[in-house]
Amino acid sequence: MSSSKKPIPGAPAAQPPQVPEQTVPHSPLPPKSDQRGPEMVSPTGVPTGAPAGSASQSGAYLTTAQGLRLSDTDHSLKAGTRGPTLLQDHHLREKITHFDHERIPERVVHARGAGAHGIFQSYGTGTRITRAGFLAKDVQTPVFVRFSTVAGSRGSADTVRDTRGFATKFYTDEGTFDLVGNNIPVFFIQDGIKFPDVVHSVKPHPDREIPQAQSAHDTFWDFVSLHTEAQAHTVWFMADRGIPRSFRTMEGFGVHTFRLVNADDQTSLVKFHWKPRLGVHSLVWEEALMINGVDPDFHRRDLANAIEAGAFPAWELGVQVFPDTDDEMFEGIDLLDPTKFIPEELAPVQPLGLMTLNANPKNYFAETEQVAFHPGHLVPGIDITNDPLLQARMFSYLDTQISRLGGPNFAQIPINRPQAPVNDMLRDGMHQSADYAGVAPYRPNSLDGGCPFHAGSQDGAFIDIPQPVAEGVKIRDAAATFDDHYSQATLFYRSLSTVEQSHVIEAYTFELGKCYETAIRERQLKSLANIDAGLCSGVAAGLGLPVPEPEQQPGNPQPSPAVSQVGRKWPTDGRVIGIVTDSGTDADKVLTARDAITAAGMVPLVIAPTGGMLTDTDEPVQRSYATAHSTEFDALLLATSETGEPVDPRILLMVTETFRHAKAIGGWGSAAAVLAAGAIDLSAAGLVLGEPEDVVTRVGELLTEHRVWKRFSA
Ligand code: HDE
Repeated sequence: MSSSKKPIPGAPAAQPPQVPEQTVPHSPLPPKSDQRGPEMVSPTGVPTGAPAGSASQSGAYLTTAQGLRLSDTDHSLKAGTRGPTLLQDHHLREKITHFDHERIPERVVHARGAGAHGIFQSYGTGTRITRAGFLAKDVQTPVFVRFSTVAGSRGSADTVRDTRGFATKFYTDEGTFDLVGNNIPVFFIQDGIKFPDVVHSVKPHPDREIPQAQSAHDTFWDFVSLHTEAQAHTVWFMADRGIPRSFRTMEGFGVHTFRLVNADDQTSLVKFHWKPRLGVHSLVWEEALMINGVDPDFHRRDLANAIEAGAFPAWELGVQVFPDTDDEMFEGIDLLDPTKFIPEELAPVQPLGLMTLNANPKNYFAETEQVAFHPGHLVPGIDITNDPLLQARMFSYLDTQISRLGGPNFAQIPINRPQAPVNDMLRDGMHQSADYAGVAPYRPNSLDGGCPFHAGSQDGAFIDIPQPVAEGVKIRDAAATFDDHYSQATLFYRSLSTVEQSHVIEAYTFELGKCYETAIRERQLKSLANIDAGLCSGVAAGLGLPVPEPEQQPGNPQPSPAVSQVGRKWPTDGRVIGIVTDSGTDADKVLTARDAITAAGMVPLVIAPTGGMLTDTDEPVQRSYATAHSTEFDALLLATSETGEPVDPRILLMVTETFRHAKAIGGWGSAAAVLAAGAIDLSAAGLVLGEPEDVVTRVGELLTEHRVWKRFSA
């Protein structure tokens, strides 16, 4: 339909579009190589994900949901160009109605997340302790992982101080196994019945709905200081683990103790661990705050970019193994208490296999948002224990998916579809999309020939491990071994390096400083006194409050060096190095440095005064002074020239922040003068001046330790 639009007086003349719309019909674009769905990543050849023919985009023409081709989706059907819209416009109504219902309820916790596909390759070392087929030698299993924050809503920022979720779905041939863990090995509470309490306390205040995605407020500290079993978890996320540098540099923990059974029916108790190949690294608090403003999608972007660039993140799955004794204790620690961890020095983590994330989701909503994890998704060889937190989780996840995903058939959504054959006798319900044959979804039956049949253990059935049930009375109480709320908080704090301890003190000081009620701060200080005198007095000084006496003297536990993030060296793949240039920069040197960074498996970002090309070259720059921010880089190189002008304040800002955040700085040309202009002492640790190749090598070495730790104590 041609329109006879009248020009609006005073309006600027319409500009022709820069890129004309494609007019020749062609098929939808194929997925990019990094956008393969689960159906395409199965290395075992077993089909997964969406079956052929269910593609949501086929054909070149725009259609309605019923496949009717449309000639115009730009104008509603009206009685004349200036008349009212007609009720009969079925296309308008379908389009708007669908749009009105595009949102589903977000997860009540862990609403903000990022996902990726990958492969788990088993070493076969697990066969000693479990009959789980995916842990037999050289088995490859497709996986989908979702990382998340806990407290914030779906649109909240990534780098808030919080625990992170680390949930993995293994699409095994024996059914789907979900390991739904966190990046901290202990939890807030010992009994699932307290979960709504702790979550209500950390969520925004119900009257004004603030603050978003924060624990620094009265209700959270009110709860934690009263329900002191939460102290052990809280000290972990007040430490650097609460602000990870990247999902790729987080450890993961199954938290609970699980019971494994091997082919000879021997059982053992285990705790699951994910060890990142790149090491465990965090942001510093000021960086985290800045990133929340500059790039609230920092972690999500980092994960997707790394995978797209082929720097596939990898974690080794391992277990700590404990004998399955009647008391379910190990070295005096109750294995059923999820607020306790077992130091690795007492029970080393034994590797089981390697997970590599190698494909980004092709559609966030279909995959990352609709994926449904559940600790009750188990496989033969892996069973749960009586940990009262885990027991409650067995109920919660299925229950929440029913309202979140709109009914009981969410296992039919492609991302949730098992790879193993499914014959479940579950029928009908909202969003049923399976086309069931037969007439007898019940057992026993004769009408469908007795199918489906029971499997025995020789057919790979899941057999609940026969466990004696504790004798006793029905009671709402916890075991006496659950009474110790402080010894492991002390153990954790004392295992940290001095600089990490100072971060913990700063974190408590900030968080409690944001509380309005003095009584809450004082009560929490009492708990800190029970953990460590230095921690308590440091925080009290920051709050300007007296140091309370401990209610119980902190013990003297053996520290666990494994929990500290400082003191080891790690691969630097995917680390980002900014190179600051100016109009007089020696381009050859910049290109030499850039190539050396790339050759070392790191990512160079060339920063110039404006966008466009690097001076006197046809090499594009990646950032301008307006878009670059220090928080994007792990290290900075100064390739500036002697211009005779004062140093650009935007360069000074980048350099001083980089220095303050204890990151390596290298350079040549006018680098020394720029550092001096930023009042940086040239003898400070982690400054490298010299020729580009040598500078890149030495900065790369500094990066193996993540930060120039000495600078914090300078
Ligand atoms: Fe969860 N948790 N949780 N949780 N949890 C959920 O399930 C719950 C707990 C964890 O990326 C919910 O699908 C209860 C411990 C992760 O989709 C919900 C209790 C650990 C994720 C739920 C716990 C976790 C969830 C919200 C105490 C670490 C995100 C939406 C008994 C070991 C999974 C959903 C994803 C999500 C309940 C305790 C980890 C409401 C009742 C302990 C990583 O079902």
